[in-house]
Amino acid sequence: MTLDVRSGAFLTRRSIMVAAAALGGAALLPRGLKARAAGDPVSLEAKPGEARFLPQGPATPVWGYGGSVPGPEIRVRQGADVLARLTNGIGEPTTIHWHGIRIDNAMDGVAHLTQHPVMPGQSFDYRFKAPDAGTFWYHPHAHQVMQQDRGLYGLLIVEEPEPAAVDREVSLVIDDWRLDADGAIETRSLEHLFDAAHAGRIGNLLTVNGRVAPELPARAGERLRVRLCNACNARVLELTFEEARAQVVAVDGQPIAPEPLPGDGTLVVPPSGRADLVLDMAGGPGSRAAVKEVSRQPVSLAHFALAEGERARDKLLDAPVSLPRNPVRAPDLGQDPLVFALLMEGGAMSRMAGARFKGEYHSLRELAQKHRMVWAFNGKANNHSEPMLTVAAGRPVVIEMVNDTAWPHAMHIHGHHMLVTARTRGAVKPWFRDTVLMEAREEMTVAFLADNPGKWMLHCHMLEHQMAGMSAYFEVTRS
Ligand SMILES: [Cu+2]
Repeated sequence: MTLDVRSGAFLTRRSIMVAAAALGGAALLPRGLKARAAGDPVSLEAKPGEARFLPQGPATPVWGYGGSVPGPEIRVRQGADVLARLTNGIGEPTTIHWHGIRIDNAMDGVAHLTQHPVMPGQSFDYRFKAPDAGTFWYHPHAHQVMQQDRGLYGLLIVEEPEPAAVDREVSLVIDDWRLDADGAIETRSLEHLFDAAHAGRIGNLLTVNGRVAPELPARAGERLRVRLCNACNARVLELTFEEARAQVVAVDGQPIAPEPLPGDGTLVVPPSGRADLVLDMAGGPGSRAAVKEVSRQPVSLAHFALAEGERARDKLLDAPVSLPRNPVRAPDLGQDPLVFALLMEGGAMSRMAGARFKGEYHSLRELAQKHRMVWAFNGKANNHSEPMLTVAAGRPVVIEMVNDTAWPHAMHIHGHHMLVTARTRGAVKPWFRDTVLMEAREEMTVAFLADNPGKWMLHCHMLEHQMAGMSAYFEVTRS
């Protein structure tokens, strides 16, 4: 479902396809719905619903915005005012976090840090500007391990002033679900410490846009902009694209100099990460091009079905697509940066003896058994009572992260985008990111300009790790 925030009108993909077919372009979707009226809030009611991941399969009870998974795709123009009304129909407190948006702190949606949680039956109006064009998403930041797992998330697309030179856009929101034999979400292990101390909750069913292995219409030679989002609790996606030439043009919503996939042709997207790809469909009319997830046993996630007897063009386009830069300011590390060391510890096979929780020190055993915490940042598990660092607005910040654990982590920053300046594994890329994937035992230095006043989370976006200790905040004070 696509939602035009400017009009509040809902259009299902099906109705758009039908309209496109009536116009004689069966494979063409309109690129962004045109503004009709401004001012109506987007209505996002978090409520129970049913998903049918397979057309003939059992219905899966979920929670979704509007009852659907994913929730509505919200599209706004860069710099436009966004007004969204969250209504809580899920029977427990909730919020919405606008992931990757450099937002006013009061609208960041972190329960107990930037706002009171929205109680059952209540609503809350989010009103903000989206300064950067790109692919973003929204999800709860209250009991996230449960609420996001059950399906509360959707894409927030901020359009560039001039649309990119592609034939069409396709959104792929990828999730993995742990279902029982009846097709219901398996809840016995949800929030269990076993997953929390290991790689997090990994599902047994992968979906794209709420469907198993959907068929996506395309044409030979067509140039697509694919907006990918990893909505999994904890799975690091490793994606391949068959019968297509792929270039990455943006990461976490921020444009990069276009580059092909690395040598093995695999795109790695950590939990909560996004990537924009330009795909040139290289197969002939009538062929199929699979998108696979290969982090474990390879799975066909979706495939592009190229129309019979039809070509968008005879020869693939060669010119790369460059997106305009966003107004993110790079940190000037010559300007007295605040340097902060962050030690990440805990989890299975840990060397951590214990950590503080709510001001008291506990052995690891006691921490796990009494408080359900197994990870710590600088010796503290989920310290939300004071900032781990405080910095005056306008100052660059350097965080030297040491992952002294046997597990990868997807470190996510709120309100800012960061540059990786050094790391002990993998390549250093000059990309602004809101989520960085650290390998086990890796050391990584990130830098950002603290230019957004307020209290901002820094946490692992593997939701079970976040739940069990890997979460903290920092404060940017007005200078
Ligand atoms: Cu983690």
